[in-house]
Amino acid sequence: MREIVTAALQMGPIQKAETRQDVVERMIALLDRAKDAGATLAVFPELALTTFFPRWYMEDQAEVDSWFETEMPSAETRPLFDRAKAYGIGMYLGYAEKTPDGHHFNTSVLVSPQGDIVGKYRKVHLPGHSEFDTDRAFQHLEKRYFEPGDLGFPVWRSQDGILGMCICNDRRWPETYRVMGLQGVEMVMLGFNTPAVNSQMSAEGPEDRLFHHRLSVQAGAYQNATWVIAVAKAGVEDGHPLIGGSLIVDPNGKIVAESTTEDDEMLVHACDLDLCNFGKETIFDFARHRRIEHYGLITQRTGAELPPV
Ligand code: CDT
Repeated sequence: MREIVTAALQMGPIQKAETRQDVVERMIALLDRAKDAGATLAVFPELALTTFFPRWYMEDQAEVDSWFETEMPSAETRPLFDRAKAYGIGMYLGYAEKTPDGHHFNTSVLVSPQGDIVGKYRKVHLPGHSEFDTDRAFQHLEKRYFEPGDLGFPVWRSQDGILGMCICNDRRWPETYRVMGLQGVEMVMLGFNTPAVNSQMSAEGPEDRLFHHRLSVQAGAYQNATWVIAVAKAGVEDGHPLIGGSLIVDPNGKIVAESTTEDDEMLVHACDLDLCNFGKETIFDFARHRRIEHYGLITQRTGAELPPV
């Protein structure tokens, strides 16, 4: 048995006016609960330090940059890192990253229980659009503010396991999990901010949104025989609702814990990484069963091209 007692630390809404300091205080309170529950790994949401700012159209780059971190840990996040290290808890933390040479990414880091940043991931699949869209009920401007990630989908050895990261929209793409699955991933951590309605089709509400979320995460877990920890920022941010539905999913694709609120909430589960072994050695033994000679289109073609009529 190789257990990681994992705390999925869902966060309720963060309003535009709230400061990093306010938010970090809430995160430390969640970390205290994780410690009391015996966790050694805490998973926070995507863009955990601020409101989901890509819903706001901005033209002033200085204003855009005010949502980004230029260092991690920063002065504001140092207390969170210090508390996690004192507790011996590793972390997944999502934030907006501005690099020293001026690039902007939607990023997460993996921190070891000793307090070191051992991994970094930059979101590959950026949803939404880059210009103000009058046809949408609200904006989703990730393509405006972020560049696609440039680090691929690495995995890291930490806490006696093989851990990987992705961010929000990445969870809907089977390639995300499979690239990590091909490196033996045993736990995929991901944070998300998912609007509760479709800005382009109001009939698609929270039930459908939660269904597609669970479907994607459970399929990714099952088809790669891996744990998936999916953590929401949830609730109503300045009038804009985000779904909850934080999940801990086992390597059979079964949900073992799910949040019940749209507020700060902890899910905790002792995730035995050895439960991945059976699936990886049988139905999803990639080395025996995959047929890569038939998968070329996956990397040769981006969009669908229809056969001739
Ligand atoms: N943050 C994020 O990636 N959200 C997307 C919204 C999709 S609709 C533009 C998601 O996949 O949940």
